[in-house]
Amino acid sequence: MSKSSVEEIKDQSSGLRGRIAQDLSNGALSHVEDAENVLLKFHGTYQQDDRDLRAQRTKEKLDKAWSFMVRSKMPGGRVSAEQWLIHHDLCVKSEGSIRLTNRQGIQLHGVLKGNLKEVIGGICRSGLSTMGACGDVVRNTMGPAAPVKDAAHLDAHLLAEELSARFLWRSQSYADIWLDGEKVEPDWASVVVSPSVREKTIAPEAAETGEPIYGKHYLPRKFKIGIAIPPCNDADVYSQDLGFVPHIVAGKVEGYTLLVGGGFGMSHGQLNTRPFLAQPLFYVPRAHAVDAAEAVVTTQRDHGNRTERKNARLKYTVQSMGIEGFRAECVRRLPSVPVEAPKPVHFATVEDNLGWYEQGDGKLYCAVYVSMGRVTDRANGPAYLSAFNEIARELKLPFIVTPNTNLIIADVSPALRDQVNAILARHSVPHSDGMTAARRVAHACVALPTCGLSLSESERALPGVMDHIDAILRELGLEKEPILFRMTGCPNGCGRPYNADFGFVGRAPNKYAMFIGGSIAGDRLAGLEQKTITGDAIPAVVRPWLESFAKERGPGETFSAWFGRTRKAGPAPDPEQFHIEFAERAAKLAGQRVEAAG
Ligand code: SRM
Ligand code: SF4
Repeated sequence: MSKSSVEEIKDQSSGLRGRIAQDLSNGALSHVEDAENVLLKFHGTYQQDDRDLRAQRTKEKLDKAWSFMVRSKMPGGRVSAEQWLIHHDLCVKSEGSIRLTNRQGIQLHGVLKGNLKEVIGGICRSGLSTMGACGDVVRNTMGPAAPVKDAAHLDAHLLAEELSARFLWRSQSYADIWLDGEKVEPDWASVVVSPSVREKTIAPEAAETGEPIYGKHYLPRKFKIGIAIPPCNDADVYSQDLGFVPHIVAGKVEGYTLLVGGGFGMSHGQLNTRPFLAQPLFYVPRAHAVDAAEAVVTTQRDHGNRTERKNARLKYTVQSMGIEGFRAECVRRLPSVPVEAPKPVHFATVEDNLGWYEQGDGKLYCAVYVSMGRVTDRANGPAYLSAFNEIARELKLPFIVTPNTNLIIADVSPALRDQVNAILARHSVPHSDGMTAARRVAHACVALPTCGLSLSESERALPGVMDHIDAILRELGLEKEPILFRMTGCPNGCGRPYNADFGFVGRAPNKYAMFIGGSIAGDRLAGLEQKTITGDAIPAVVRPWLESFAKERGPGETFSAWFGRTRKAGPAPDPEQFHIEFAERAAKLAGQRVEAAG
């Protein structure tokens, strides 16, 4: 079978360079060519058009309203006050909002082609980067959001930084295109690879390309890494290509258990695609954690599917090699690493602790609820954008983006607590105490109007749906129950719906498939319960489930535990019918996009 067209584009790209620079300087074009669109993803930006305007513009025979989404990446979601202010200024010049992502990144939408260089250059000069925020490489590394100063949290953050640095791509094209050649070097000191490992993992074309891990063709597909510290699975490690869970003895991290092969994307009408939870691989002492990740990543580089992108994620490589075969290959690449059987892993929740907490170093942090991660100033609502801008500008406090798309204000000295509260109150940023526990943890992906793949509303729909569900929860006395509701605008699974208690997956305007039976700990896949419900019908369909839970639950039992004890989840989310129903819509989208590079 021949390689996919994206493989060809990478092959011919001269280190992801292509004709990006020429396309950017062509003032006559408001968008870029297909091949450059694929390459731009590696540089952290996606070409999009305003879907709200598409039909009208087509009718008027106008070109699409093109713009770009720019994604910044920062391991574990850490952003300094200065970096936040730079994003604030850049967002004001584009679409006017900052979207916190559920991989702890930041997205700016509506950036015009002519402003891309200023935006990406500005982000880089702030010390963050867009390099590898998208594309067939290791993406933003997720880590525990809470800035708690115990050994486990400090080490998880260090590991996130180390992994991030190890897996940056190295081609000079990024610096040449965005920074006029001025290279921004990561700190390599902490990421030295042991020679015995490098001998087994080095890419075939390393010398030719200067890319020791990725070689000329990079990875077959996107690759995601996350670290979570039990009992909090905020980084949702079972949904990651590669998850890390620390083994803590007497307050010290001795090593990590690795989980591999998670991933949620399904493709319309493709029966051989489906979500998977990650499974345990092995345990390695801390000193070898990053080398072990390199063994996993390079095994995927060499064994992943490069002909069919729909089956190119690590989850399919693990399935085709079998977990034993995959493990054996990783171990072969780690000749001097003492690998052991995985340690037991137990999580209780994916939730953020919202509100004020002590960090353990005399300072405090405040985790602020941000509805759907959209930082904007709403008319007659919270002015998140102004509030966070003022906190960064006046108090110079750093932020942390959480995997639930909330924002933590970190390193607050007790003397500043009242000032932070006053700024939040002045800008009507809601106090999360009065919210239902379900609202605090609900999330929807971006979808319309920017996402080119969405089939239905998601970010703009879920808050309204949750208003009705909140009312039912209060009526049944369930307002303190952490029941996980997640929504997406298509089956790609960005909002991680397939391991939620309730997942709503868009299939057409105002139509969703409903999944039930995941878990608040993120460790169980939901099953397809109903192929189609309309958005307006969601509260009525959910009600009987909540009523049964309220009636049948044991003392202190969560919805997830009750479901596991009393119900059997419907079929795993890959039944033939489900896919066939999606195919019709997918056919309409066909031809509008070059093969996705993700
Ligand atoms: Fe995603 C593609 C948004 C997390 C699975 N995702 C997209 C694109 C870029 C659409 C596109 O390709 O044109 C979306 C841009 C929308 C927009 O207008 O902003 C998009 N994904 C998002 C974000 C912003 C959703 C959010 O609510 O925060 C998240 C950005 C994270 C980041 O900072 O990097 C985001 N995407 C996820 C997750 C969850 C996660 O990573 O923890 C998943 C499921 C896990 C997984 O990867 O399996 C996810 N996104 C996908 C897929 C399906 C991948 C697959 O294996 O099939 C696509 C489509 C693709 O890659 O072809 C996709
Ligand atoms: Fe877009 Fe689908 Fe991802 Fe939602 S799940 S952001 S609709 S690709």
